[in-house]
Amino acid sequence: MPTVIEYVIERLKAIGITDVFGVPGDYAFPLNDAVCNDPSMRWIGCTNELNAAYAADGYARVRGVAALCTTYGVGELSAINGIAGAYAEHLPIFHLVGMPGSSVQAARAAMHHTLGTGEYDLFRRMSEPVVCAHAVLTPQNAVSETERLIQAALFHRRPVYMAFPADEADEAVLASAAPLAQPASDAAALGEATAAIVAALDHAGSACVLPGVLVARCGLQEAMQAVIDRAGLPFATMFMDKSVLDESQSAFVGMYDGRLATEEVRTFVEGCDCVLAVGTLATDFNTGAFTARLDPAKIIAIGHHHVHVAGRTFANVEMGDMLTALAQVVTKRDWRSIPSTPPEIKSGRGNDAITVGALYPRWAQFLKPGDVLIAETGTASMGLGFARLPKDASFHNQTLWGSIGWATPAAVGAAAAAPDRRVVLITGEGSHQLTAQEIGQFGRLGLKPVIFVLNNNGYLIERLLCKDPEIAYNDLAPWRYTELPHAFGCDGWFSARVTTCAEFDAALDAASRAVGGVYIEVVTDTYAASPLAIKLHESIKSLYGS
Ligand SMILES: Cc1ncc(C[n+]2csc(CCOP(=O)(O)OP(=O)(O)O)c2C)c(N)n1
Ligand SMILES: [Mg+2]
Repeated sequence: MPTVIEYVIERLKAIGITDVFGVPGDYAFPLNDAVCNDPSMRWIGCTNELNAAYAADGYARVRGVAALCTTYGVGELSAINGIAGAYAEHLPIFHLVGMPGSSVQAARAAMHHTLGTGEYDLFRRMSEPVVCAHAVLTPQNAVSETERLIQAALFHRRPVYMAFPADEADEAVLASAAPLAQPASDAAALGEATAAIVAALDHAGSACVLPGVLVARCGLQEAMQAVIDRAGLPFATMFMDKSVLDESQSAFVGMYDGRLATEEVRTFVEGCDCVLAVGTLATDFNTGAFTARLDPAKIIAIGHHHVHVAGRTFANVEMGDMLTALAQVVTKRDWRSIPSTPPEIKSGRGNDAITVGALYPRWAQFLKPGDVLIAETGTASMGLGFARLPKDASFHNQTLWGSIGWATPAAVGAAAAAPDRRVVLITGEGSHQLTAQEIGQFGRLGLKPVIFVLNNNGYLIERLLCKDPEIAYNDLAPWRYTELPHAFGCDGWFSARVTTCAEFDAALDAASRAVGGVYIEVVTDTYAASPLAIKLHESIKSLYGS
């Protein structure tokens, strides 16, 4: 019989996890040892637990699932921000926590990493609101609880918390494995919902699709694409949903973001008789600060586990089943569409400064098919929102949770999950300062990302938002960014600081030819903000009521 932790690791491998991010600790040694001693599992030791959680988040965006391992109290609490982000953004992360042994707990001993009060369920309770399920694993319950937690994580696409008393983690499990049941749709509800959607589309003069982030989280891109191909429907995406489907296809009309979208896309989407929203979330940044004006009567909403159409809600209908059914029966039509917005023309050359018009088109042109783009919260990701991505390139941004510092470790996680794809990290320098030390992992793991650090002399997005843009809290320590890869052990990297268009062009050229990692600091004016960032922040400000 495997031990408790061996059993859990086997099950995690079976669902596609081959790496565990974390920081070791004495209570977690049985877990750390088991990961390192398993030849088909890799331990990726991070510089701190928050970064490890962000790295697991980036890994889950690419692989669908991820694992994080921390020690009791001090470790797990540092990871909570990252776990909460994964909860908000629908990423299943298995958070394994090593805890003091059961006899120590029973004696209520004042052990290190506790508050000294003898309470051993406090930290699990702190995690509870940011996970969809939790368990303390013992030899007796390990099999059933592991299956329950896997089911919960996959059903909700959200993190779960698994604690292991140190003495029991290495004991043999006391039951054998049970097969994992797939959630099933209610066949009658699925049939009725299919008929209702087909009827609604057949009666519509115009229609479009808004494929959402949950389509990607559930790995249903192909099923979604099949509906679009079969129906001939055009689609737009909202900010959090960017790149869920290939943006290089003619069915893509552009980004829809309420009044912050281009006027053509906004009037097209809002003017449709029917809008098929599949796995979308109506958040502030997704709806252009709630300026989206979609008549609820026109929306057909296919959710993760339910469907809403023509005033009726069909429960127990799985998104995957719904898309598969639709792709078989939806009527093909020559739907009205609009041409997608032409790409921005890049401006500036020679000694010209790197303005907004020079910056974003250059980044968009630099991207190539299949790239994984990790874009940090801040003005840079907003500038990239309108870029039309090449075939099979994916865009990742922590749009709802928005914790700065996420992107640098998330890029490590994404690169570890997809070593054959080029990972491009674009981050503001303020955000980068929170977690920059994690770039050392790229060097250690032999990964070769392209990193752009946008240096605009502080927290620009906050300058746009606060009362006095020049106020001291938006300033930063002036780091020598280009020395960081070397300092963090990334050997053989191309590193450059660019302040003019000619320098930028030369660096981009070198980056596309580089054999090692690339790190480019792009220096712009303090107020060089993309138009979307400016518009969005004007709208967000009005939400604050200031
Ligand atoms: C963990 C966390 N702390 C604080 C914030 C508030 N915040 C949002 S954006 C931002 C500044 C980002 O600056 P930078 O990365 O330099 O990007 P810029 O807007 O300058 O392009 C801050 C402090 C946050 N979102 N997350
Ligand atoms: Mg900045």
